Amino acid sequence: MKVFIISHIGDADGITPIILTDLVFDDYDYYLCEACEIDQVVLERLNNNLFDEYDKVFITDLCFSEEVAKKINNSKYKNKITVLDHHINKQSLNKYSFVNVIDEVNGIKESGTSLYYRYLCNNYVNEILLKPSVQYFVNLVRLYDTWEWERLNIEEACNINILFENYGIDNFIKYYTNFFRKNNNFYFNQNELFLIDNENKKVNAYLEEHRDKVIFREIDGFRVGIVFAELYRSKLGNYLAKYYEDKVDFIIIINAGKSISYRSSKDVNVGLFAQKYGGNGHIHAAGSPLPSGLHDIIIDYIFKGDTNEDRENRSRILKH
Ligand SMILES: [Mn+2]
Repeated sequence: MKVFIISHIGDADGITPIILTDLVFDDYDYYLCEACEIDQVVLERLNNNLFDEYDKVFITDLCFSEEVAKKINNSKYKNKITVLDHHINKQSLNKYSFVNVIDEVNGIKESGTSLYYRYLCNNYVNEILLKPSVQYFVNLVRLYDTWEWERLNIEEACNINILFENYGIDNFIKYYTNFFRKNNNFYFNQNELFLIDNENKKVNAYLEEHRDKVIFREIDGFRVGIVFAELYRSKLGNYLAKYYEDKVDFIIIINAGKSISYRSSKDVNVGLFAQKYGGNGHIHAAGSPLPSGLHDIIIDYIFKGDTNEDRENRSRILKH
């Protein structure tokens, strides 16, 4: 049996299905892509009959558009493809037999990895899959991806992400496919513990440094704490929203090179606030794009016009 799996390139929840595939199937190929690329990736394979050489095709932590779903439904691949995704904006596609978009089961949040894991357990006999090490790992990945780790205070889930960022995709896959074959129980080795500790120290220093750089303003009638930062967006936002709970309604993080993020720890719907600025999101977390032309405005503001003095200065600078 030959398997093809397409999964999300962005995080451990998208990459772990490749590790699980390696544990279960001897013969497989995989392709990783961003959510915005999935339509094109599937269409290209549909149009060129590239799924012919496979017996089964999985799409995990991702889902295509209705348009592509219709095409698959009318194709010979209808019974070959299985989608396992947890992004609820694609829930309406569950009307197609090959799509399974599941956000939550019995009050427990699902992720791409947890859905695929359960599917494999239910449909294939495999000893490694049932090892406590694999079960534990799958749950940590799910806890991190759904952000449930924070409510339940399970720091280990966060550590998986630290390792993912440090190993990179290929090494993460290589390391854990090997680890699960060898180990019945999950653990972090000495090097990993050192790395995790180091990273946590770095993050904490970053949070404290930015805590003291918050600018307090009133915007649209809300008390807001604003900070300029590029790293650890979610951790920084949540940390500041809690730290300044009495002082602000929510936190805005401006990443001047990328985008704007909003975080609240109260009943303030930052998703609705962000809409005014061209963004969207949830109650406690949202984002919006930078206004177009912002970079030009910053550059022009810092480096104002050309004066006689500047021209004299230029010749002085050029000489040295
Ligand atoms: Mn996911």
